[in-house]
Amino acid sequence: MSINRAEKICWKKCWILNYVLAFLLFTIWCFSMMWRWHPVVVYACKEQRSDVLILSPWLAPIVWNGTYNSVILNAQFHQRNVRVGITVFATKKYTIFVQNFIDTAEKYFMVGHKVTYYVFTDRVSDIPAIDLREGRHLVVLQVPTYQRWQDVSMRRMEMIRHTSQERFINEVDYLVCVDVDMIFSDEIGVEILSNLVGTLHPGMFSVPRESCTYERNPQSEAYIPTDDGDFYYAGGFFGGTIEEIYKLTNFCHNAMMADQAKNIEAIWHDESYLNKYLLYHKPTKILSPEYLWDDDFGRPDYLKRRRFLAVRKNHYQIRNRR
Ligand code: UD2
Repeated sequence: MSINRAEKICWKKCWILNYVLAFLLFTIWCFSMMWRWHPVVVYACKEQRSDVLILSPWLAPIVWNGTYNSVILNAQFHQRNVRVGITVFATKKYTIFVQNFIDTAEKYFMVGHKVTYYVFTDRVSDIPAIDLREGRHLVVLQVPTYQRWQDVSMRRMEMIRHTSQERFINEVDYLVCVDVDMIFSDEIGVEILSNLVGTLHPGMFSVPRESCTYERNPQSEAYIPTDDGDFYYAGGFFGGTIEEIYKLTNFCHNAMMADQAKNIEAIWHDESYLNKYLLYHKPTKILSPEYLWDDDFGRPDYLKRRRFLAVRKNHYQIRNRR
């Protein structure tokens, strides 16, 4: 009789313990679900990157796929009603690239934001009329051209500097300055906007700094010693606020003119001067090679998206014949 009672009490205790355990497990499950659906987690990036550098030593973000959330960024920039200008130069035969450049930009570049294309050309009548989305405009600016392609490329700095004061400052908040022999092949949005922006050159991405093709002539204004340098930036994609772009183009143009007076031309023309400037005026944001890719460099694993692609061209034909 007394054994039965003791057994009963033991069973009772077991049941209570089971209930307590079940309750505890249920509570843990509830907390885990709450955490899972907590806004912080819902809005965080779906993908994280551990295979690439995502922050520079001076704490500038390096923008790769998976490092930002475009829903949050778009809301922020819409709130500021941001206006973005994009400059391209298309002189002589390079006018053939304009149609594809703008057609693909309409599909992928800053979709949903206010955009002005500034096309600098010596052949205004060759620039096609292109249908643009709402809130987007095309401005064609007549400029002189230069016989040598190197001068065409370098003089872009002077013309951007001039136009920064003349019109960009009144018309846009940020400027993106790119090559025209390119196409957009994936989204490029407000994640690229910041005070001063440089883009990692796809060919120099994993090269040690002493092997980067900086200008090594100490007489040149673009000179960078072999024990200096951090990243190597591409001449074909830089950006920033108008004030910062003015300072950058002013430095580059003056440095080129100083070198010209000494009969010096830096190894990679405007790109060499750009690298000198960005070494001593650190960008506030750095774009990964996703933002300027050339398929000649293959398809490495770290490259999850190819957003802006070089168009294959015959350099000799396109540069040297009118
Ligand atoms: C690289 C850089 C470029 C510049 C150049 C300097 C990239 C993707 N490109 O380009 O920015 O620093 O090296 O050596 O990083 N252009 C004309 N008409 C001409 C010639 C050139 O409009 O007759 C313009 C056009 O916008 C073109 C740009 O100048 O995109 C640069 O010339 P390029 O593309 O022939 O030079 P490339 O490919 O060596």
